[in-house]
This record gives sequence, C-alpha cells and structure tokens, in this order.
Amino acid sequence: MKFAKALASATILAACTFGSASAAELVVGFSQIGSESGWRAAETTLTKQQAEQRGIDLKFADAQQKQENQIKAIRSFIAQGVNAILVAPVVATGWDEVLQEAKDAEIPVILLDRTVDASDDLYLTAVTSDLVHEGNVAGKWLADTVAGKPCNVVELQGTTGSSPAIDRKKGFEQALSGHDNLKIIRSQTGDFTRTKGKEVMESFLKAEGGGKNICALYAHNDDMAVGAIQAIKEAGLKPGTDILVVSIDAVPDIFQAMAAGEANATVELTPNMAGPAFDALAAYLKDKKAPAKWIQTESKLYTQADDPMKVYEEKKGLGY
Ligand code: GZL
Repeated sequence: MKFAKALASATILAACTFGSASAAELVVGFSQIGSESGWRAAETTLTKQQAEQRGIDLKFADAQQKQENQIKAIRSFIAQGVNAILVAPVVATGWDEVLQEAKDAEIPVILLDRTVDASDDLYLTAVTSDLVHEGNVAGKWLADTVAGKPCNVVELQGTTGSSPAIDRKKGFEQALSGHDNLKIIRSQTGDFTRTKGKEVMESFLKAEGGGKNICALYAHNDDMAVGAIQAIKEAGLKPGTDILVVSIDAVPDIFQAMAAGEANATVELTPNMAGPAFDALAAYLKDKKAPAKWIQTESKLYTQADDPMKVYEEKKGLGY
C-alpha cells in the first residue's frame, strides 16, 4: 500500500513538476504558528511563493500561536488526505500522538524552523538553523565586544517551551561561560513579539536603576529587540551605545536600527525554509529515498560594519 501511494504521489509530482496542466496538483497542508514576528510573516510569504512556483496546492492554517489549533489543522489535513504536511511547531512537546496519526495515514510530515521532542521516525525531516549556534554567535560577539569589561546582560527569551527559546538561551550561555565579566541579571520571555519585548524591557529598566545597571540586551529575535529599543529610548538612554543590542533573525527593520546606531548585531535566519522542504519532499516522493533528518540552514553574523542600509534594501524585497 505504502509504495502504491508514494507512486501515485510521485506520478502527480512528476507531472506537475514538468508542468503538465492536466495533472492534479500535489496537495500540501501547512500548519503555521501565526504572525508573531516579521520573520514569521516572511516565512509564510515565501512558503506560499515556493508552493505556487512548484504547482503545489498549499492548504494554509494559521494557529494564532496555539498548539491546539496546530493539532486540529494537522488532523484536518489528514482527513483531507493531503500528500504531505509542513509544520512549524510552536512548542517542542506534545506532538507524538498527532504525528503518529499522520504516520499511520502514510502522510510525510516536514518540520519548519523549529524542532520537536518526539522520535524522529515521526517526521520525514526538519528544516531549521542550528539554534544553539545562533545563541553562541550572539554571545561570542558580545564577549568580544566588551573585551573583559564588566557587563550586566538582560535577556528577552522567545516563546516559552519553543526550541528556539531553549536552544538560543543554551548557546548564549555557553558563549558566556569563561567570561566572568559578563552576567545575565534578568531573563524573561517576550514571546517573540515587539509589543511584549517593549513591555518586558520597560520592566527590566525600571528594576535596574532606570537602565544604568544594564550594559547589554540579548533578544532571541529582532522583533523583541526593536520593541526593546523603543523602551530604552523612552527611558532617556541611547540603545546601541548606553545599552548594546544583539539579536537574531536579520529582518530588514533591525538593519534600519543598526544604521541609526540603535542596534549592534544580528544573526541571520533565512525565512526560506520551504524551498529545501519542498525539494526534499519531491526527491522522497520520486524515489522513496528518505532525506537526512535535519536539513540545516545557514546562520550569518551582521554588525554595523556591514553597511546596514545596503542590507536593508536587499532584504526588503525578499518576502518581508
Ligand atoms: C526560529 C523561529 C523564530 C524566529 C522568530 O527558528 O522559529 O520564530 O526567530 C519567530 O522571529 O517568531
């Protein structure tokens, strides 16, 4: 049965890959977390573009940041008999049962940009960056920048229980170990959003002498950093000089902040996770050869030295 189903999908795929108008389209369900950040919105835009270019009929479901909505969407995709399912899992736990249901229905699942604490035989592959490495790059940049001077750091964490929040924290702390001059004095989730990032930064500033006790902010994404920059300015301080700002994603707006001297560094995360995912799916449906369980995307450090306005212009068109 398995092979027959795969053969059917491969036939559909082969036809639509070669653009035969008569072939039914490959149907793929996409359970997206929501639109909590500029990066997330770009990932959605690019996934839809990639599907369109490949003649894939994409069934899109926005979970509004709720795992139960993602689980409902995956069950609906299974009931529709889609050929494959993409999931960007909002948190790392609680997926075993629904992923097993997809497996029992012989529908391959591909994880996008976040991982899950489940056996890897429950998904075809995961397309993500090395989230620990991203935190590491950010921490190393800060350690090199302060160069041994005492520096109290505040941290805006991503969504509680999500793999980026867990791993970016881990990588950052690894980079700080051995640098006793660097100390994380406050750490709290800003849920990857600008609004929450601003709110939590306001509370950090209030709690730390109006901010004079804070040397640097590490935010798990640029959107929280942009919100925090607003809070730092409203507290009468200069972000980027009074308080160094390092974050992750490399969305256009952080380059505008860098150009204004209000942010210092960001680690790039590509929003095009769907391209590698659809390529892996096509290969799998064609010859049943399972891809590696992890397709890793690049992480690149950008600082104020990298002509931020030029990068801003380049990125503006890429799905953001
Ligand atoms: C990381 C991704 C994160 C982005 C945020 O892989 O899941 O989710 O860094 C987004 O901008 O909210």
